[in-house]
Amino acid sequence: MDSEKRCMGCGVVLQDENVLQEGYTSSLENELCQRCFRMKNYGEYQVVTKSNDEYIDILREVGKTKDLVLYITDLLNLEKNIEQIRSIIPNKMILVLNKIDVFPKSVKEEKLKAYFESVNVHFEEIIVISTAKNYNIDYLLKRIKYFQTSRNVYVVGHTNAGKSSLINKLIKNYSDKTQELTMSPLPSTTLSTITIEINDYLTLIDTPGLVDSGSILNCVDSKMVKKISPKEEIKPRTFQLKKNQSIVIENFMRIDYIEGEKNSFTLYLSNDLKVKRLFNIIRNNDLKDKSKVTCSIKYDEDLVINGLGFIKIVNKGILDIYLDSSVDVFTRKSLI
Ligand SMILES: Nc1nc2c(ncn2[C@@H]2O[C@H](COP(=O)(O)OP(=O)(O)OP(=O)(O)O)[C@@H](O)[C@H]2O)c(=O)[nH]1
Ligand SMILES: [Mg+2]
Repeated sequence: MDSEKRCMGCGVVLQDENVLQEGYTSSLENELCQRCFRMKNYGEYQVVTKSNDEYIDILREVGKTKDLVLYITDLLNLEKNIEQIRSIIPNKMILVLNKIDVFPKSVKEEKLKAYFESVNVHFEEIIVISTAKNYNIDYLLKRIKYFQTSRNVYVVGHTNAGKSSLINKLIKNYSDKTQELTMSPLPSTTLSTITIEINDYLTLIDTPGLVDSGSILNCVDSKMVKKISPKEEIKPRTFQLKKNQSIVIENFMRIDYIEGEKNSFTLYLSNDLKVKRLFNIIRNNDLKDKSKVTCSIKYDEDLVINGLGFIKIVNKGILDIYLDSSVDVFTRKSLI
């Protein structure tokens, strides 16, 4: 298998025989598959759907080594179970909270770290970074050196968390290599493990991310994917809602506040998304053809919409949520 040439961007085995199959390139002389070439040069994205079984096997293999593991997670899109990856990989592990740049500056790092410390899953350390803004990357490298048990350090996490982006940053900052892994706002960009020697002491191994079948990114077009992925600091949008009022996000989500006292809803979503309020849910039927879930909110909780962001809700109440049935919504203790 390893004698076959692999794509430098996503790790897939290159082939020049079938345009419709993974890893196609017009010539085996090329370093990139056609999909990576188009993503890199034209920003043209092509979705690949992958089963998680292969990825879980990769994680199990990582778990058989004694090497240090970096678990990268996207702060805006925290997975429901951070125990899942931990339960497969018993290794020394640093939890890396990425994309702090999109959070409002008022959010304190200590508060975020404390949230994870309360989850009761063991990590050697929790480190907040922004790959995009090169924030805390030097400190992360220092701690990698401190905890590493061999040259190899694995980078794991859910798809889109920024694993490949982080490795590219480490290549750029600390090595003379020119290799660049493919990064994209779509799920399943990296398709296979890719090994990159940063220097004589550090080799990073990128892995494909675990796919959330419940992410909203799986059911909108690539234009909307770009809109949903925030590129700058989020300006939280607060709405004071009374019973029988509603919030509508673009043309994909409606939240009716059907029971409870006057309440405050603060949206942490990309600034590019259009949000409007409806003052009378009975007279307006926008998006009511979507599938409906009724959700009960306790005091000081977040409503998390997988792949989109979250809504901090202050008081308890009951909501009717209209959304594509494949998208996962859940509540958690308020993050901020
Ligand atoms: N705002 C912001 N965006 C980031 C940051 N790091 C990565 N991204 C964006 O997140 C998206 C996913 O990045 P990737 O590096 O492809 O993520 P990945 O974890 O390798 O994803 P898979 O290969 O699909 O598992 C891209 O659109 C990146 O530009 C960050 O620190 N801040
Ligand atoms: Mg990747």
